[in-house]
Amino acid sequence: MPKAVMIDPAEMRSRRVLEFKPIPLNQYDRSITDELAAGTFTKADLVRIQRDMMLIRAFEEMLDSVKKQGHYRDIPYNHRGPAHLSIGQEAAAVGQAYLLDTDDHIFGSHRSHGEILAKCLSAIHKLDDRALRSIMDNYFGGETLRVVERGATGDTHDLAIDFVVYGALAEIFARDTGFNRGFGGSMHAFFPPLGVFPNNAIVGGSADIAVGAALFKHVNRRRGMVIANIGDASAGCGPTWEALCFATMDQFKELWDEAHRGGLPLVMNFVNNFYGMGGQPVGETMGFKILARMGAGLTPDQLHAERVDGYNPLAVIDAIRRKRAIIERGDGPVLLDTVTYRFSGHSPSDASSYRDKNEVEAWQVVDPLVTFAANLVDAGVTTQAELDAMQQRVDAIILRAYKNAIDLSISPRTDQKGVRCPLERAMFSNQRVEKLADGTPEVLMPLAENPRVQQLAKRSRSGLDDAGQPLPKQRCIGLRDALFEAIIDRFYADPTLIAYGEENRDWGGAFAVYRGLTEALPYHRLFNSPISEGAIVGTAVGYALEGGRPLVELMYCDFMGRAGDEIFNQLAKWQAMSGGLLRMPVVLRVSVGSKYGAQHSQDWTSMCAHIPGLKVVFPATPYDAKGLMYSALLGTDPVVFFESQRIYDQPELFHPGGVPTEAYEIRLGEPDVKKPGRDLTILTIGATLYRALDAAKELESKHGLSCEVIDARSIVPFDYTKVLESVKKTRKIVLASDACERGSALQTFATKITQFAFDELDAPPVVVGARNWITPADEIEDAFFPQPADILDAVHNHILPLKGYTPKRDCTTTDLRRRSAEGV
Ligand SMILES: Cc1ncc(C[n+]2csc(CCOP(=O)(O)OP(=O)(O)O)c2C)c(N)n1
Ligand SMILES: [Mg+2]
Repeated sequence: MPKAVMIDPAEMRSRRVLEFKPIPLNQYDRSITDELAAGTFTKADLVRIQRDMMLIRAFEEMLDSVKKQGHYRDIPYNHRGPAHLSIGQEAAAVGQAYLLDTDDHIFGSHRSHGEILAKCLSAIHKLDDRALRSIMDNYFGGETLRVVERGATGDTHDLAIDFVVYGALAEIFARDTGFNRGFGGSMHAFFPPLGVFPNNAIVGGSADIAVGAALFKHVNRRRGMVIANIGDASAGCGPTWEALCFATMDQFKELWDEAHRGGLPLVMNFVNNFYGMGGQPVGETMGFKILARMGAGLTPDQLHAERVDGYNPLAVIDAIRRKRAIIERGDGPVLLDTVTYRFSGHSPSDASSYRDKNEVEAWQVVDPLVTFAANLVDAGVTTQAELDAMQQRVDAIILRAYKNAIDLSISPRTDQKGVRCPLERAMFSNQRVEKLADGTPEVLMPLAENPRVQQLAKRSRSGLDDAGQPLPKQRCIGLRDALFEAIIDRFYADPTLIAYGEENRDWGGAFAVYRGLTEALPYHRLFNSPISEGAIVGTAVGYALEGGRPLVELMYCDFMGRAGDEIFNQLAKWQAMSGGLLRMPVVLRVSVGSKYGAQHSQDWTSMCAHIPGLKVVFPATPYDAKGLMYSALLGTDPVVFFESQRIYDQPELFHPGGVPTEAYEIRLGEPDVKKPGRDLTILTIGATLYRALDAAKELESKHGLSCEVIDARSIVPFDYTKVLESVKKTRKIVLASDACERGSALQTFATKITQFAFDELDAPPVVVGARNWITPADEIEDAFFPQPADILDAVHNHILPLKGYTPKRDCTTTDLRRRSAEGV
């Protein structure tokens, strides 16, 4: 179907000017007395705002003292980890949290202790005793609660305050009883039950994740909004820009069906303290002068951007109230430039030499803790004596938490040295879940009426006829069809499943795997994304962290570089950093190219396999592709699902009867013997399988070597059992894949096989990978990717001389050493 927007040359070429609307800066101008008169706050509300700011300040000052002096209140402690403090930024955090409830979710940065506490305190105030009890009882089996319950004297709300202060601190001190079992630490601590979602030590890392979280709420019609708290210096990060582009796609407001039309419920909040570490965005590293200007470049509504005085909690509350109204009427997302300032250095080791003392002092004069307190007293809301008493209560909370958190007998560290230790178990959630939410999946037609389903019903399920002879490819179910069958089936089962990426909707995916899905699915379940690989993966992370199942696609493996942080630091790490609390059911389809040269044809499976926390599969047959896709889409772990463009139309040649029509799962991690043999094992990853089979044919017919060919199918996890059984029989093994040989997964396989079966081997395992070059043009690609001849050469040179065989290329040890010495 042609696009809805007609690109009219008359309009596009017309002489006009583009006008921008004024961007409000610090417009809030009401006093405490005004607000009391208007009934916006009670006196108790205002005092609570002050208390929350005091509590955050005391918490951060305690950490400052520990880091700089090695003690707090003369009680020594050596905290080895980081502490990026937010002393001075309390009003911005408390003001933001004030109106939020547990359905509103915040994602933050390395400097988010204050935001965590503010959000928790605000939520605690709004929840009743039963709800609080249930949260504390159920969080990691009540382990955190048991610590704070000892000797507790206050009511449930007091207990909950102790709980969050202690939980955050124990996390910072890497204790088992911390919010995330000590696996996250200062920069990554979070507490989902009260709406505090992952804080990110990668600058700008929360931007696209928060967009994905908002996408989840929007698609699945959940309550609440999402706030990304990111620093002013993160405005220069590519992922932040990608996040903003993704969040502002026109389709949300123009193309999605009525029930899902509207902007994402997202506040992109820049916590603008005017510094990176030492770099200064305004005046040095950026050019916007006023950060709020960024909104003007993105949408006609300019993202409703404005600057807010984050040194006045009431101004921030007012802004959140107004922005929430915008979001609730479907006009989000919004951008806030929340002005604040940190008195503390970037980290305790920072001497702040890049800042003029006068500047720090000028901000200290308007310190919100002092000014707001004075205003409260002036307005008759409280008295100095009451504030002093409050300070004492706050200090007592911090001291209690500190004493508990440093005490190893109460707050132990997890033992990570045993077999199946907690961190090992937190790496993957390893669950199987049919559907991640109740409800009926939204689809546009019965599955049986789908044109592609009907078309595939006419194809042969097998690539072989009854006599075992190959059928023409176009008459068979190919690998892309097998993937489609698993995917569409899961779309009819799991209401949270959505798919997106570049060219996903109308092109049916760049390689036609999704052809037929467009007819079946409404826009919000299958859509085109901007060319924002980082945001494609980052939003998937956020969507999954909220409880949904995204299936996202990178058009070419080489583009993974654009999503490096999102794949390697976000997708891979949050399950473990949460202490096993969160799940990451993301399937990331990555197509490995060929024919298109250096930047479109590289196999980066090894890079993914190297990163702990990712499952990595690379099926080479339709049967395996379908079974592995089912497992990936039913699991709860991130799976990087590699597919080779060489074999999208490959029919099934191995599985008897071909590709089953019904659902089935293939366990991730289990290699498959594609051809049995006696004398030599060939282990392959991905599409190299077919070249290895050709090599096996030649080795058998010309050299009498019976070859057993094993398809790894998965790289992580990987069960060596079948390979070791094979090697025990053949005593020889060659490993082949299209990934560059140096540092590859093949090399890891080879080393492990040597280690596990040293006595069974007649020769060391031999690796035949791609050359350590760029991928050359299609016409000369065969010099780069392993060919059958390369496998024979390797066998001849390194395993056993093949009688009468002349190697095609030099692959002697001498040449391998030369190549290594030259880095090629
Ligand atoms: C991608 C990335 N680059 C660099 C760093 C190192 N780093 C940590 S914090 C920081 C400054 C961040 O400034 P901003 O985003 O304004 O947050 P603030 O520290 O002011 O809260 C830098 C450069 C990092 N953590 N991540
Ligand atoms: Mg900053």
